Amino acid sequence: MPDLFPDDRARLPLDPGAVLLGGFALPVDRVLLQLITHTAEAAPFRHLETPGGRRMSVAMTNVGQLGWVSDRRGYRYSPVDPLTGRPWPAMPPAFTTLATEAAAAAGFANFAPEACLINRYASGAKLSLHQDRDERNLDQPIVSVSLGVDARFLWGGQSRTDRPRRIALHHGDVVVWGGPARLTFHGVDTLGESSHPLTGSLRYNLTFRIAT
Ligand SMILES: O=C(O)CCC(=O)C(=O)O
Ligand SMILES: [Mn+2]
Repeated sequence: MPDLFPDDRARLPLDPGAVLLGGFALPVDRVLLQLITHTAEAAPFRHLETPGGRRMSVAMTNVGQLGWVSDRRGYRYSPVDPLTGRPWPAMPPAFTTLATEAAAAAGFANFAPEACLINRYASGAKLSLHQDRDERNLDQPIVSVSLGVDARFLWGGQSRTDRPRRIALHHGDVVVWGGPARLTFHGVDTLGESSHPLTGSLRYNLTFRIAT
């Protein structure tokens, strides 16, 4: 989708504590995608069940000491992949480096993520408006990397009923939110039918967190 002022996307403040770093991950895009493919061989993408019993349209897997999971019992972080019974694959150093550098560029020094949720969106998948609040330490930011097909990020407010802004997320974009923006409601609009040279019809998102 076209941007009105493409030059402003290199650093687009969304709110105090939240910034979009346009194209920040582009230099390592192929490396990231290879590592995602590699991860999925050990910890396959799967559609988790919500506590309410619905199948999530986004497929997920994790790397790191902890992985985000959802089932009838609720949302939580688990050191073990419930699908395989094994620990999640280790966080690749290239992931950690990118997350730490993006956080620093957004003003959050020394971010050392423990968990990386990998989301895979096919056409029609979406992520409803939510807060990332399963982490114990809310002083630490969230770092979110977009790869592949363009999406529309829903960026809301501190209350679920605040009307969200729609912000274009392109391949290589990174969004960081912390401090006063840490609990901002956000989501991803239904992915359209589109194609990207590196991912085909898919969009991937890496979400780095400190969970403990
Ligand atoms: O896919 C995205 O851009 C956002 C993902 C997200 O909010 C999450 O995984 O909690
Ligand atoms: Mn989220």
